[in-house]
Amino acid sequence: MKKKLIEKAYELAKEQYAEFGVDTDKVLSEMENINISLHCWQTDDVGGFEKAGAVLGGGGIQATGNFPGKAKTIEQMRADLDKVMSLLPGKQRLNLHAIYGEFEGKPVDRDQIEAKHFQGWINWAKKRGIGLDFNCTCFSHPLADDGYTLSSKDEKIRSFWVEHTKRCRAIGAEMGKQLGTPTVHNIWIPDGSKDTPVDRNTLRKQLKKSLDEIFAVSYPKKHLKDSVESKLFGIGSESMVVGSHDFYVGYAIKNNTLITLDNGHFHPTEQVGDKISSILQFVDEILLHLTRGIRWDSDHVVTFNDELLLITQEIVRCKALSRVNVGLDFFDASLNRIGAYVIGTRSAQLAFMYALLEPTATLVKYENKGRNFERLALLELLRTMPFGAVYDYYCMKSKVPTGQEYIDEIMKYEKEVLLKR
Ligand code: RNT
Ligand code: ZN
Repeated sequence: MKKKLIEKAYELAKEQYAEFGVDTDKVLSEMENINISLHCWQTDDVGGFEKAGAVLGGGGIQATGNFPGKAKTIEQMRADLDKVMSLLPGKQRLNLHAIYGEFEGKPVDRDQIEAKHFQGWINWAKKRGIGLDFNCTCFSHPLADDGYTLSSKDEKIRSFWVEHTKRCRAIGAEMGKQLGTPTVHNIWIPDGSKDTPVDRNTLRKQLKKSLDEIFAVSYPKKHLKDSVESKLFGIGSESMVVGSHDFYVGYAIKNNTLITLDNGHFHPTEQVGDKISSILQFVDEILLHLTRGIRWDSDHVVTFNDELLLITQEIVRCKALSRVNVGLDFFDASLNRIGAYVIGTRSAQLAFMYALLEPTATLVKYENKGRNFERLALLELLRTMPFGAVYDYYCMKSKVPTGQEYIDEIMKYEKEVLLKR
């Protein structure tokens, strides 16, 4: 897009928003504080680097599609992530899973991993001036095959996953320490049951016991933030998931951890946006896994939809941007994977920008006076305001492609790099 055109459109947008009492320049500076954590696993369909050709195994999640160009090595993954970040305005973070260490072709089981396996990533992130986030990987492993990990009644299995998760927190703390920005470590386990179980109680007691053991070690908050992620159901855990929302809300409040809200993990009529002002009354911070749930799948590419908007609006309306860690969580193997990141991240940024461009005080004034017509009218008028012009200007100022330019860039990368893999 032409620079002149973007500037002109921005000037007009600025005037239009000013009529509602909104300062677009201020919004642009606030956008700098929204650092979205890119989940590395969209580059390779959650395969990991434990062995060549590793694929996602069970765990209630599935990547479908066979679009060419999947990252097969750490080098390819890093090149892809650099490409993605070069097409995004603002600053990102990188979110790694434990299966993405540099194991140099040697088998290192999950209860043996150490910070040294992630030093290459720490150096990579340091060079780019970005932070890292981390996750234990309690799936794609023979000891996860019977459906239970941290909640297992088999002591050999349970203690293996406790050891793994303890190590992951230690690795996360080391990342945060070296990079000078806290690493959020997220615990998600696939544990659950296909058919109706009888003894749910023991499973949940086991999970609680495991978490207590894992969190017995404490790390400075400036290095590590702990979060726990619930789920309603997964493939093969349709009847019961041990780590349900109620379970983790209770655990997090009692133990002062963060709560991860993955908006693909709830009943389709439940709104994650509605949970934010409830949860923030009781926990210090939350971690978002932004995604798009479609029927049985919780992991489609994020798009600019009403569900996403309510999440960002609620965060902004609660003045809680500094209490929310924003991560993405989707994996779609049926389209250009680099493109998937750029669409999803830009949509999330756009949703935050849309929320920041809201004249919230005016809307609240109407609401408090019971003037529901004016509230609804203003909300509808905001939908056709030129927020895209503000976003284009943000991209231009960040020196990244504006408008549809990123499509050509991605097609070029597809031709020159991805299709040659
Ligand atoms: C699974 C959870 C979890 C995973 C990633 C790979 O349903 O959402 O966050 O998607 O850890
Ligand atoms: Zn998630």
